[in-house]
Amino acid sequence: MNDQDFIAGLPKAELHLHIEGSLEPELMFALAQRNRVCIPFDSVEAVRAAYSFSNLQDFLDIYYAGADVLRTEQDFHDLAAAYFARAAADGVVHAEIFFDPQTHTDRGIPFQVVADGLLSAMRDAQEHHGLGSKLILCFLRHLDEDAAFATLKAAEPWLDRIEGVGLDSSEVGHPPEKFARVFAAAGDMGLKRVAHAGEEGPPDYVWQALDLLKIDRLDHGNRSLEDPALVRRLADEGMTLTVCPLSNLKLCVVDDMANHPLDRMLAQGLCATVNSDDPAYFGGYVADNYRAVAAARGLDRDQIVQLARNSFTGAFLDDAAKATHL
Ligand code: ES4
Ligand code: ZN
Repeated sequence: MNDQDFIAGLPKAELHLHIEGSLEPELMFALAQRNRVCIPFDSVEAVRAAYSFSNLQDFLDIYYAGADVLRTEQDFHDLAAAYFARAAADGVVHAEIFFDPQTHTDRGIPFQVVADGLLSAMRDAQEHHGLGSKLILCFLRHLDEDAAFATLKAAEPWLDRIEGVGLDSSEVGHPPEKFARVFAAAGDMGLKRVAHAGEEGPPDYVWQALDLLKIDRLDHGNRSLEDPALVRRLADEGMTLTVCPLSNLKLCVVDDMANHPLDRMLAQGLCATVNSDDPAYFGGYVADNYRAVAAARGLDRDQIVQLARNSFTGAFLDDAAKATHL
């Protein structure tokens, strides 16, 4: 069996996926038409040509603009349904998906429209693809603490269907400590906690995410490798890192896939996983991420299997559910 089929055939969990980042240009155009929204592109090819980024902020500017075509519950349903179909074809049997409610509520789209659209697609994914999923509400870190608290309050009627909270958007200048109180409140409500840290931000942001946000999982975490004491702490705690190779390349977190640190993370005892982040913008879904890093770093099949096992170890599933995959 070739690596391509081996990777797609390996059951895996996806733990780092922004559902708004799975908006393919074709669907962006279809929704723009359906909702009579203007977008600043003439064609699908022109949209794809605009996807060249030199850093995280470059990408975020285009990503937030693209999300403007999402208006109705059906739009959010269609967005997530398209992701789940792609993920299922890649061997994903469990997905923990991020959504950014503030990107939508700040445009006048009610929280209910976003949440119910995503949740109905999640139910369909279980039925049609046998793909289980969980929802993680992310706070936008470039906005303030009050806005994060207001979002947590708006989510209250849905908290039985939301697994946890996360922290995303522009990292540098928006340290985890800014959200310590809202993460504490989320923890008191029984929610899991994850945060993007060490993507562009320094190792100190990862320490803050651990000590102040009390995270259960670390999103990206690449720059942790600059601090040996931090690597020891993450390894000792068995902390899962949700690494995103194609994202790292597209956002210039790594200069070349040949230099991606994924196997160094594994060698240093870190529970690293492979994920797609914003697949419509970064050139591939989760199996493409496995293939790209495996080819560039010469990963063997044992390492590939280890990465898939780690995805279940790090998932927010109970031990019985994990045991069916491990
Ligand atoms: C994101 Cl790659 C990345 N980093 C931080 N925030 C994000 N939101 C969507 N994709
Ligand atoms: Zn991300």
